Formats: sequence, structure tokens, C-alpha cells
Amino acid sequence: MKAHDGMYIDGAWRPAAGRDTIAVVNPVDEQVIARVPAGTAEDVDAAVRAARAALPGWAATAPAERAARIAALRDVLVARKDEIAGTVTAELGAPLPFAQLVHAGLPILVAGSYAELAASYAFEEKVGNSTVYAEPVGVVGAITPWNYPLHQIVAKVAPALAAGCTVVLKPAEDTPLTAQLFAEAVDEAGVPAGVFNLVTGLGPVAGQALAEHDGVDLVSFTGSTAVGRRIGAAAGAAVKRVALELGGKSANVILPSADLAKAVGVGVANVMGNSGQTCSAWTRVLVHTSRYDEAVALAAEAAAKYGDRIGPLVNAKQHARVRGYIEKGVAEGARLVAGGTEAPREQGYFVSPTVFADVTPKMTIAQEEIFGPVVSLIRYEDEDDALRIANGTVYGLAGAVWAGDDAEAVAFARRMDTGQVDINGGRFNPLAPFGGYKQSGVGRELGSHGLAEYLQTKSLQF
Ligand code: TXE
Repeated sequence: MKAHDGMYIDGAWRPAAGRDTIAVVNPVDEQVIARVPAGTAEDVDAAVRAARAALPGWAATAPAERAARIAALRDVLVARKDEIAGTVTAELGAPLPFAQLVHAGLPILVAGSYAELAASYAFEEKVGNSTVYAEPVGVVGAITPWNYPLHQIVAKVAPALAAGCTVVLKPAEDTPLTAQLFAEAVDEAGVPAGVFNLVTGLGPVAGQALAEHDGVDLVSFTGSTAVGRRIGAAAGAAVKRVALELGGKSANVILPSADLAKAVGVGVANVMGNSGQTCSAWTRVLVHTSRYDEAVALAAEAAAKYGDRIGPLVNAKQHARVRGYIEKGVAEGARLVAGGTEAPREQGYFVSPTVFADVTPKMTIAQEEIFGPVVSLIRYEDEDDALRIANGTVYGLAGAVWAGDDAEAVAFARRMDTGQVDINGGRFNPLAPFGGYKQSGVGRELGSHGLAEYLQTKSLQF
């Protein structure tokens, strides 16, 4: 596939400081499809300097003009939608229809929402005898994962640009081609030089250099809790702003009054989409003991229906990790009712849609993020028991509640220690804040809450 052999810095593609490259592998056939430069601290430094130099001009640009650039960026994403979907399919392995609908579709919605918010946000507000200004935090270091390659980028870059910040992006090493395509789109949209910069590279090299760079005012990170903890600690030591979107172990709570078939069917689909590589996936299904056996049968049937339509996992490491969790589930006494660790295919990092029954809350597969197409069904005795189980992990990112009516589901959802809950199915809302309670993270993405992450306030008293 086409790839740039340099970094996008200060409005142009520039040669990388070093000669090392990263191979981009198609997870379906394990073939190398491209190589991109492996950035060093020197590349990161050049990008941060460009972002610093561009900051005063962009911060002073009228919100309406910033909105116009983001709207233009959205339009480029729309025009290049098929190319985006094809690129995500090639480097992530996502089936094309899913790539078109979600991987390309979602970022377009999010970019559109920030074009509107940049124009309508109250950057200046009267509070009694004061005027409060919302000003950009400064230079943003954005570090993104591979699971939703473009969405994760847009969910950081669009609000940062709307706020008047400038950005250096270090995308995941598995999916740099989508990031390069995004840089082309930013360029085409007429965003001024230096406002957005891209450095591809390895996490512990380029990522760490960016997170620890003195010229970065805010680090926005999405990825594993282990790396997030380190980035948060370093930011704390440097007294620097940080936003962390980390792992999840979300509960899909099916109350006795719910439409069981719908709740289980939608719940299984929620996990299998993107092959389970979704931080907000409802990986624990909580079912009342009276309907548990029925739910197990429905889940096994729903998973079997997926069959070959599911894409592979992103790389060999994730493949081994997910298979390891499935083996652990069996070893700890959970019962496989669909999928499992059959012999790996000759090619590709595939794992079949997998359902475990007889999962108890303390099992490893009920506590740790698996990040694969694995659903665990847990039984509960009454609502308090369901709540204890739902809240009984270190995570709190998302979840779902199903009941006969919305009010009953809402009452339960309000008691959950989690940042986002879908009521009786829910529908994606690009304006709703997304982010974690507990160890799922710090800060919010999307909507005006996501924009506020990139702002700091100054008040003048009269
Ligand atoms: O994540 P990493 P990995 C979870 C999921 C998955 C696990 C491991 O459970 O199985 O994490 O995935 C950069 N300094 N999530 O290993 O390493 C890295 O280059 C600075 C949840 O892929 O955290 C990439 O750009 N940056 C999740 C980004 O961090 C560093 C999405 C994420 O990679 C770095 C992905 C360092 N020292 C995985 N080390 C979600 N919340 O959606 C790595 N990186």
C-alpha cells in the first residue's frame, strides 16, 4: 500500500531523523503491506517545536474560522471515505462493511460535531462582575491506539483544534497508514502549517518522548492501563494536564423484566463488532438466575451466527493474549458454549466468537480486559447482587441496562460506577461525554465535555 516515508511536520512531509522503519502487517494474511518511519526523540522534538511556533496564531484565530477548517476536514473525510475504509481494512483486518460504517463513518460524525461546537461554544462568559475566558491549554501530545484507528485520532485532534490548541500525534504502530491518510486530509482542509503534526513510531520511543517532552502542555492518551498509569505519573511529576482513556470490563445488565432475546442478541453483537477490540464492549453479561439457562442458549446461538464474518485480531501479540485468556477461563472452571481455542488457522490472527457460561465474578476472565471476541455470562440472585457484580472490577468505562421500561433501567444505571450506560440498547451520540470512572481513565472525550479538556480558564474581575 502507499505510505509516506517521512513525518508530517510544519505543513509538509519531511524526512525522518533516523533510518529505522516499522512494518505494517495485514492481520488477515500476515503479509507486510507497507513500511513507515520509526520516529525518534529528534522527530518528536521537531514536531513539538513546529506545534509551539504555530500555537499563538491558531489560538488567536477566530472560533468561526477554526470551525470552518474542521468542517473542511470533515468534508475531506467524507470525500475519501472509501479510501479510509480500505486502509483500516488493510491494516486492522476489519471486514469492509464494518470499516465503512464504523471506522470511516464514526469519525465523520465526530468531526462534524466539533465543526459545530467550535462555532457555538461559549469561549467567553460573564459571571457576575467577571468575564471568564476559555483559552487553549497549548500544545497537545496525542497518543492513540489501533482499535479504532481514525476515530481515536479524530476524538482528540478535532476538539483540540476547536479549542485553539496545536497537536503532535503519535499513532499506534499497528495502524500508521490511517494516521498518514488523516494528515493528508488535514493538509487538504487548509489547516495552517504546524497546527497538526504527525510522528509515526514505537510507543516506548516516540510515544514516550512525546509524553515527556517539556514543550507539551497536555498529553491525551488512549490505550492500556499499564502505559496510561506511567503517562499519568510522568504528567503528575511535570504538573502537566493529562487525559487518559484506558481499559474497560463493562457489564451488560439484563434485569428480569427485559426482552431477553433482544438484550442478549444486541449484547453479543456489541462485543463481536471489531472482534472484541473495543474498550467499552459489554463483555460481562449479567443475567438473573431464573433466566440464566435461556440466556446461555441465546448467546451461544448468536455467537455461532457470526461464524466467519468476524475479522481477525490486530496482531500476533493480541492473538496470543486473547487465546491465553480463553485457556485461563477453561482452567478456572468456566464452561465454553461457543468458540474457544481451536487450532489457529494457517494464516491470520483469528479467534472464533466465544461465549463462556458459569463464569463467577472473581474469575480472571470476569476481571481483566480480554480485548477479543469473548463474552462471559454471569448469574445474579437479585438486583443488589447484580449491582455488586457490575461494580466489582477496577474499571468503569461503559455498560448497558435492559429492563421492561426505561425508568427501571435508569434507576439501576444511576447506581453503576461507570461513565456511560446504554439504556435498553441506546444509540451512539457523538455529543455525549465518553470516559471512565475508576481505573478506566481521567477526563472525557466527545461533545462539549471533550472540548473542555483542551481548555483552561482565565477570569477577569471588574
Ligand atoms: O496498548 P498500548 P497495546 C488495552 C487492551 C489491549 C492492551 C494492550 O486491553 O489488549 O491495552 O494493547 C503507545 N509511552 N487497550 O499493547 O501499548 C503505543 O505506541 C508512550 C485498550 O496495543 O497501551 C500506542 O500508540 N506511549 C485501548 C498506544 O500507546 C506508549 C486501546 C497504545 O498502546 C508507550 C488499545 C510508552 N511507554 C489497547 N508504550 C482502549 N482504551 O481503547 C506504548 N505506547
